[in-house]
Amino acid sequence: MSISQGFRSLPGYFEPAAQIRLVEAIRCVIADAPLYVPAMPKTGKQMSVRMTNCGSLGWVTDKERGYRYQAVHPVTERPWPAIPCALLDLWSGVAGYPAPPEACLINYYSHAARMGSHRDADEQDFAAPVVSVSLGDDAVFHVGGPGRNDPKTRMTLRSGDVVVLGGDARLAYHGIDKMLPGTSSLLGEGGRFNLTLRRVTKPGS
Ligand code: MD6
Ligand code: FE
Repeated sequence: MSISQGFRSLPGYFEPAAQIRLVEAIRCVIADAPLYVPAMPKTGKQMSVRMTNCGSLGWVTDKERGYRYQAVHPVTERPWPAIPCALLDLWSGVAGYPAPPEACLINYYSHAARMGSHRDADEQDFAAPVVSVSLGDDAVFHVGGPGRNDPKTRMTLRSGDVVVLGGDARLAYHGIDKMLPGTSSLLGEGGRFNLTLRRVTKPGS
C-alpha cells in the first residue's frame, strides 16, 4: 500500500554527535520537569511510557481531567522549561509552518513500554504538522490512515530519525508496537526518548 503524502520519514536526520547534544538538553529539561506517570482519562489506567514536556504548553493526561494542554507541570506545578534550540531549528527546517512550535512532548520508553494506536488531535490547528524525533533504542512504529481500521505500514524508527505527520497524514492513526532493546548505546540506561513538536494554537488567535 502507499502511505499518504503528508507522511515524511527522515532517517538519520540527527548525526550521532547531534544526538548526544540533544540527549544532554533533554536531561536538563527532565532535571527541571521530571518524568511523571501519565494515566488514561476515566479509567485511570497508567500508561507504560513516562512523560514530561518543554515549551509554553505541555500535553498531559490524567484520570480526572483527561487529555489537554496546560502551561505547568502536573506534579511540580511549575512552567515547563524552554524548547531546546536544536528542536526549534528542526521545526524551522521541516515543518513548513509560519509559527514556532508551542509544545514538545517527551515520552520515555523502557524496554517494555509501547504506545497504542492513536491520533494527535488535541491541537487547535491541524494545518501545522507534528514532528517527531527518536533517540536511543530502535522501536517498531506503525502508521495507518484517518480511520482506526485503515491498513497500517510498519517501520523501525532508529536513533536520530525524524518523522513528520502533516497534510493528509496529520490525523493518521499511529503508535509504537514494541521496543527493540539493546539496539543503541546512546542512552546509558537503555530505552528510548521520543520527542514530538506541536503547534497547539492558531497563530494570532
Ligand atoms: C513514538 N510517536 O514514536 C510515538 N506522533 O514513540 C508519535 O506518537 C508521533 O511519531 C505524532 C507525530 C509523529 C509521531
Ligand atoms: Fe502521536
